Amino acid sequence: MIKDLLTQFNLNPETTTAVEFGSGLINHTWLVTTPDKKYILQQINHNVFTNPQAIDDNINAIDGFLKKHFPEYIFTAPVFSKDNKSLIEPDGQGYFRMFEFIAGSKTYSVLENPELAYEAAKQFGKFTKLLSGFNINELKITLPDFHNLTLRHHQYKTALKTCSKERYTIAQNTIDALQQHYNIAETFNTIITNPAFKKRVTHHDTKISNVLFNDNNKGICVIDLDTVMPGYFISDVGDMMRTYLSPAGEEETDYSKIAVREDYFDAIVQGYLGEMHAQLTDEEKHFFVYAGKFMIYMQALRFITDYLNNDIYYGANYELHNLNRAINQLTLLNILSAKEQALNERVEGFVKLYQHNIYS
Ligand code: GN1
Ligand code: MG
Repeated sequence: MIKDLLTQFNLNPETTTAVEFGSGLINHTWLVTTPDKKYILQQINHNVFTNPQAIDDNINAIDGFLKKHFPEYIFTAPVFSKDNKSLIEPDGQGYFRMFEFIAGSKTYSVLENPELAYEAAKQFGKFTKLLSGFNINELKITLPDFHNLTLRHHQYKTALKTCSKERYTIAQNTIDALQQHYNIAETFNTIITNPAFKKRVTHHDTKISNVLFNDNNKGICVIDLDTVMPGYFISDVGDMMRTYLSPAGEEETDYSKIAVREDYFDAIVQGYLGEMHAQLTDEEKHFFVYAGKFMIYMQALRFITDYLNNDIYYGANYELHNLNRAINQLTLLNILSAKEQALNERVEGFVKLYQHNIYS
């Protein structure tokens, strides 16, 4: 089947190789190598993204805007097929698209130092900043309510009612502990009606593997634009906090390895603010730590909801997999919450620095 796909994208299958690539939970990805160029081929998970055409339309719209207004910005442009399509659906076998692989670029699956976190935060901030003139209403909603915490909480409550007694009992302690953080959802409800919070072009999946780096470990651009939609900055900053702060990732089951590293926290705030300080409102700037809590809490809810729903969304390699992922996120949330005040003070310091820079 891969051979067919390569042919559709004008590549010669005899001289081209395709090997599985990356570690995403949702889509399937291959690195395609021809004698003179490399590409990324991807199958879109149609169960999750029920409207793949919306993703394709968004990427082409953004590509068009960036080419027109910021032609120097390096962008992983879609490759067009023989039929001049950037999304193909061969004989009902799913939806596929291909991107040019940026020569000399690399990705990290694990952060090796805070400088990489700084570069990544800068790239996600830059992406939103460059697209500040793009009309967000032109973006299609690829995943309705993706980061709607109110809805995620509602789905969790529903799962609590419909799940098996057995799974409920096993998850009981985690369910009780999550209740302590319900105020995060209450704060979210005030954010969505607060005019100081702006919707902007938001990436919604800011893990480190979604940033391309060059040989000198400087950020080139962001990739994986499937979840680019109108959204709040707390989504992007929060998912960086969620995935960069701890030396142990969301799969770790030795929870004693989970920690919040302050140098990585500073790197995220400085990198993001450096690009976005003039875009963010004064009120938004007080919500950096909240952003982390928001995303970690939401991910804990999503994992435990999936555990209660018998792992229908994320899948599971073993029985307790999604519960363990939820406990992992809850552990991180507890640690971050305990440091909240001290970290907020650090943010205030950086915010003042950028204000000073603007006016001096
Ligand atoms: C999914 O597939 P991947 O790893 O990029 C999920 C994210 C979660 C993440 C948790 C569309 O992302 O929201 O944060 O798993 N994406 C979707 O690992 O649900
Ligand atoms: Mg993704």
